[in-house]
Amino acid sequence: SAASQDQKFCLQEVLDTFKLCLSEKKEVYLQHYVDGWRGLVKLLNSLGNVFGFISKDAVSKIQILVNHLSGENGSQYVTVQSMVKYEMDNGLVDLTKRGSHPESGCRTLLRLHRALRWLDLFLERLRTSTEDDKTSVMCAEAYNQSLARHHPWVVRTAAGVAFCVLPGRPAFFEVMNVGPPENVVAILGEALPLISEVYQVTEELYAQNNLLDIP
Ligand code: 1Q0
Repeated sequence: SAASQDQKFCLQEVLDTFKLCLSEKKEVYLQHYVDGWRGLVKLLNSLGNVFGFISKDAVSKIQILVNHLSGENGSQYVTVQSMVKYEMDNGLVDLTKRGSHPESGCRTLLRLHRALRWLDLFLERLRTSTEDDKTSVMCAEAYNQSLARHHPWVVRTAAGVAFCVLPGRPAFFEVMNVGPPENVVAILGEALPLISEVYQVTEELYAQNNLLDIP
């Protein structure tokens, strides 16, 4: 049906969305960023219920950003650059300890931004992997090099358990829904530089504004 088709994950579609993220002036469009994450969450959901705790958190963060975008100050949230400026100029970010702005756009996006680094590392491993490589190992290595340092022990443990039940490489490629493994590899090769660039631009912006440690 049209509805179930709509729910179906397509790698190409998600990566196209990330392509749209960067403006000519290298600003990051929040709407496309959020749409990219929505597509990823679809994939995660199609992998099984064990990933529910991860997808729930991602969905709630996506929703916070959507609420900012559609709120009365939505025009300030068109790009990540304008969001940072607006929230910083107006004292809307808790910079050193949690306070009255637990749902600031800056804080919320930082969580997804850190996860984007994991995605970048994981997909690069996937792209260069061979048939015998294990997705669970690639995923865990990417996680340990990125997100893990931001997560408490309980979360790291739960994540470790979830990685173990990831489908194998063939099934994983199948889920991506773009044909044979060669296609997956080609699409990843095309898209990864763009995802990396979105990550780098955001990282620099956050670094310049001392926002990389928002609690
Ligand atoms: C494929 C397996 C997916 C593995 C995802 C790795 C991330 C594990 C993270 C587990 C933590 C989730 C539980 C909540 C954590 C929060 O405490 C934490 C911090 O937020 P806060 O408010 O408590 O300070 N939240 C986060 O760190 C955000 C985590 C978001 C993770 C979103 C992952 C979306 C995954 C997409 C699957 C993509 C599959 C790859 C193939 C795609 C091909 C284009």
